[in-house]
Amino acid sequence: MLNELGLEYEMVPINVAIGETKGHKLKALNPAAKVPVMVDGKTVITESSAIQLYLAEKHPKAGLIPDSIEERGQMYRWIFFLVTEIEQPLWRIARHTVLYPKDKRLPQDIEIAKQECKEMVAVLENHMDKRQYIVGKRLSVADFNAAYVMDWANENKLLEDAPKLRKYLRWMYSRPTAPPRIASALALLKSLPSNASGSKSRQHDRTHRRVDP
Ligand SMILES: N[C@@H](CCC(=O)N[C@@H](CS)C(=O)NCC(=O)O)C(=O)O
Repeated sequence: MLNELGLEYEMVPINVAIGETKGHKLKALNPAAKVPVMVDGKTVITESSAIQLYLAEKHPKAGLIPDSIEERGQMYRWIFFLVTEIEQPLWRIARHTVLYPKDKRLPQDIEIAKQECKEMVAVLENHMDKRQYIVGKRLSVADFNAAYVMDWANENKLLEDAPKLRKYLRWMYSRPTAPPRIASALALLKSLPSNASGSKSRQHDRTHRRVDP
C-alpha cells in the first residue's frame, strides 16, 4: 500500500525468524511486540489492516476506500473475513508447523486448520466469479489485504481448488507497485547468515515501517 500510494518511507527490518521482536524497542511502540508497526509523525498504528485503512483514508485521492457506504460495508466485510476466517487458520498452521516449540505443536490441528481454511477460500473463490476486484469495479484496501492472505494460502497449497483466486493473485502481484511475494522474501531470509543479527540487510515480509506522509 505504501508503494501504491507513492509514499516515501523508511523500513526498519526486524527479523521475526530469529526472535528480534523480543526485547526490542518495538515493545514501546507495540505492547504486543509484533510487526508491522507504522510510525507516521506522532501517530503509531499497529495491526496490518488498521495500517492499510489508515493510509487509504489519509490519502483519499488514491480512491482505495469506496465512496458509497454500501461498498465500504462490503470492503470491511471482506477485510474481516480475510483476517478472521482465512488468516487465522493460516496462523494455526504456521504455529503448529514451525512457530511453537516442538513439544507444543499439535499436528492434528494443522489438518483441521487446513480444512477450515480451504472451506473459507472456497467462499472467496465463489465471490470472485466474474470479478476483477474484491469490491465493486476498482481497487480497494480489501484487494491489498486479499493479495497477501492469498499468497500465504498459496504457499500452503490451499488454493489448488481456487483457479480464480490463483489468477487474481498473479494479477495483483504483477502490478508494478506490488511487494515481493512471500516465497521471495523467505528465500532472501534463508540466504542471510544465521548470525546476521544487527545487519542492515535483514528483511522480513512484515516489518516495522516509518512513513513520511
Ligand atoms: N494481528 C497482527 C499480527 C501481527 C503478527 O503476528 N506479526 C508477526 C510477524 S508476521 C510477529 O510479529 N510475530 C512476532 C512474535 O509473535 O513474536 C497484524 O495483522 O498486524
